[in-house]
Amino acid sequence: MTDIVLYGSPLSPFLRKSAALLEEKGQTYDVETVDVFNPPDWFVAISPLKTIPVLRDRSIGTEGPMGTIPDSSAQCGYIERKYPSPALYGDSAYAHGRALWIEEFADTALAAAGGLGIFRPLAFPAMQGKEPDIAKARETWAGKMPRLYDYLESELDGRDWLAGETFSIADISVAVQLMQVTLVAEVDFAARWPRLAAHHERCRARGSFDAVYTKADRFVRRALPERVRL
Ligand SMILES: N[C@@H](CCC(=O)N[C@@H](CS)C(=O)NCC(=O)O)C(=O)O
Repeated sequence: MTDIVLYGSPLSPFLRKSAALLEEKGQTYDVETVDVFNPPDWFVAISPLKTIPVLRDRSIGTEGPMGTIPDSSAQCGYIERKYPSPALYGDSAYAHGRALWIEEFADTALAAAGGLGIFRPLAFPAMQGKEPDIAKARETWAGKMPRLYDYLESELDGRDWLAGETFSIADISVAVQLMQVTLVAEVDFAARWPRLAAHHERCRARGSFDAVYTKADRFVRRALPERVRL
């Protein structure tokens, strides 16, 4: 049995963040599905903020809160300490600080716009057999996304990765949030944000997101066979 299990859903970009970091470190892990909107009692006991994912390290504890870590940023910090190689938190002290900043930017601003403003209005109604809220997704895409993507585009001027010279948690954090948009929407990043689009391709080519993204895509496609053109 592997040490690490992630409770949640591959539909969560935050679960994909922790999973991708484990993949990058060559670690095996389990994903156990939890419906965050209808969680079992045992999950409520280990997720004080009632969010997914929660990580459990079974070598520390197999039941209750012992061995668990809620919040993907805390999980990733833990994974980095437990499995230090390869180091994925920046190649200098400054790059480390920048990586934490970009992770925060992705987890808050990108997640709010792409997750709440695009993924949810398109995917959630479709999963309940209702019409997707295309107007809301288009409003977010046109109104909120450009400022966020413009910032990342400027950060990628003259470099391949978002923090320092090497791939890091900053790149993972941004890629998993962009995927939340591409899971449900047909969008042309490359026309307006060519550096961000190329960065996304570089991240995807590493293969560390494939396993969980494929599961998420399969799930979304059952409810929303065609991505919505924004
Ligand atoms: N900062 C948290 C955010 C986790 C989060 O918001 N997860 C979403 C799913 S993607 C959730 O559990 N939402 C539950 C809700 O909105 O009630 C992390 O990094 O783990």
